[in-house]
Amino acid sequence: MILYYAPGACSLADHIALIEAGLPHDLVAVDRNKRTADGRDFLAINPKGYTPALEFDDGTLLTENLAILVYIAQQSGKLLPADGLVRWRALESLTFLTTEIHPHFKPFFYDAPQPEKAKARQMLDRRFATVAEQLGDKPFLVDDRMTIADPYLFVMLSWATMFGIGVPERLGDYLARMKAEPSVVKALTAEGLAA
Ligand SMILES: N[C@@H](CCC(=O)N[C@@H](CS)C(=O)NCC(=O)O)C(=O)O
Repeated sequence: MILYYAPGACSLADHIALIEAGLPHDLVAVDRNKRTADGRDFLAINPKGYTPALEFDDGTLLTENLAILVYIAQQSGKLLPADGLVRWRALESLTFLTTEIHPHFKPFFYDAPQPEKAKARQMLDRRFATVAEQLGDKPFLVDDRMTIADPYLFVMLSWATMFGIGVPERLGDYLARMKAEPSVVKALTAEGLAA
């Protein structure tokens, strides 16, 4: 299996999940010009042009974070219970993060005009408050064990730090705890992002 990734991008969530799940994988970095580290045209591999993309051993390509993270969980039997409320809450949370939080970071990545950034910041403030409420005093977002929602939340909070977007204290503590998880340390090191 190959994970196409960009350092620190949302593909970092899949990278952490692959390590946490114990699934063997290779990594291929993709740069801003859509070239892979081994010199290929990424658009020829994934016409959508974005990471993450997961290539199976038979060459089949799977895209979209939500699908890839569920695939990793399904293959490993980890990070997502087969049934029960924790499963549905994890999927609910991951959907919220991918569709209601991730898109509001775009103005910061593309250095949009200030009013656009201010609007996005407002949305992010409200949505991170919702996430903080959901987290409560639990060690992980949904349960007392890591689910596929956690690596993704970790990436969203790392971006918040990077762009100076304040988050509730509870989420700051969560970010610090996640940073110390062995799978997170390993993924950050492999992506050249370890402090
Ligand atoms: N809908 C996709 C979005 C993925 C996405 O936005 N990837 C970003 C990195 S976080 C990317 O590759 N952006 C570069 C581009 O769109 O050209 C998913 O959920 O996987």
